[in-house]
Amino acid sequence: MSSVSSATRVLLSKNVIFNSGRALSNTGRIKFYSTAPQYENIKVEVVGQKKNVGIIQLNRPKALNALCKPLFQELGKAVRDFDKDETISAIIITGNEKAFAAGADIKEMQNNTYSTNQKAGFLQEWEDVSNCGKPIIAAVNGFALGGGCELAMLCDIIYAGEKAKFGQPEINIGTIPGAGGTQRLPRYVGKSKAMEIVLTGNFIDAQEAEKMGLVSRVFPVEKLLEESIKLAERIGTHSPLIVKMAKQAVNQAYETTLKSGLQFEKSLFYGTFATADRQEGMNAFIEKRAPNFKNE
Ligand code: DAK
Repeated sequence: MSSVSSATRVLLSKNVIFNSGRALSNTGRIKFYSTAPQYENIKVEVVGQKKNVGIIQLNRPKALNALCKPLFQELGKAVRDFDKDETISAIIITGNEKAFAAGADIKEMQNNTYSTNQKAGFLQEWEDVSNCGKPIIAAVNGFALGGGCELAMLCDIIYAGEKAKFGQPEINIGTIPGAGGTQRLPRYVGKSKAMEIVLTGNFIDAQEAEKMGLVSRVFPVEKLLEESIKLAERIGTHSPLIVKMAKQAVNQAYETTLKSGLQFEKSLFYGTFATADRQEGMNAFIEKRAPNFKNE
């Protein structure tokens, strides 16, 4: 990965790296995965001490990672594959130091019409990312604008590098946000700030984004990926089944009234008592040992 720090490169090189259809292990053995897809617009790797963290790096640096349709199709496939892969605990979506993503590809949509958008269901592939059951961390360095900011907001946790810039500049090009900028952003930062961001097209920096609650933490640029991997690994110490239920419960808060959200939460809480991992977690606590979760 071209944008990662040397420290992170060391970290990555100690672990399994998936790329171009093969996996390289730190033992020097090369395992070939005949089914591993070849991607043009993203890079996909598996890292972490337990090799349980999937990283998807958006990789159109010349276009500041503008989210063209092929990129989004690849991203959707990579997310679906990691979601299905039982060895993966959490996913990180990242870009490079200059851009997470500068939005949907303006050149691609320049000559679209209302009817072509409707007929083709323009950019509908975006659903794949929000349908993922596993936690997704957006590790944002550089620009996260328009669809780039919306992609970060589709993720579950946003970590930012200290030079990141967020914004919904669609108003500058005569349109409005189309993938959550008017809906998710107010839920993150409140109406007044969301209106200011959407109606002016102005960018906000990482520190401001953290203050507003859009971003949960800010790190030095070169530490961002390493810290995101640590976060993913921490999540990966828990039962994947229970992590999935916790994610569903938090997401429900954005879809429903407090009363029905609390009901949903209680049902899932009761539901955890139907799992072996809940029993194991509580047994381990009482027996003063680390739990051994089985994802069951
Ligand atoms: N699309 C296509 N190309 C882009 C791009 C974009 N969004 N952003 C940058 N590029 C390209 C530039 O055209 C340039 O290419 P060349 O001219 O070299 O061929 C190259 O990346 C470098 O960009 P700049 O020369 O402009 O670089 P600067 O450092 O000077 O400026 C910038 C960086 C990020 C401030 C600037 O590039 C910029 O303002 N970019 C556009 C940002 C923007 O307006 N984004 C919002 C796009 S609209 C939906 C899902 C998503 C969406 C809608 C619906 N559905 C699910 C229905 C999303 C819509 C959008 O995101």
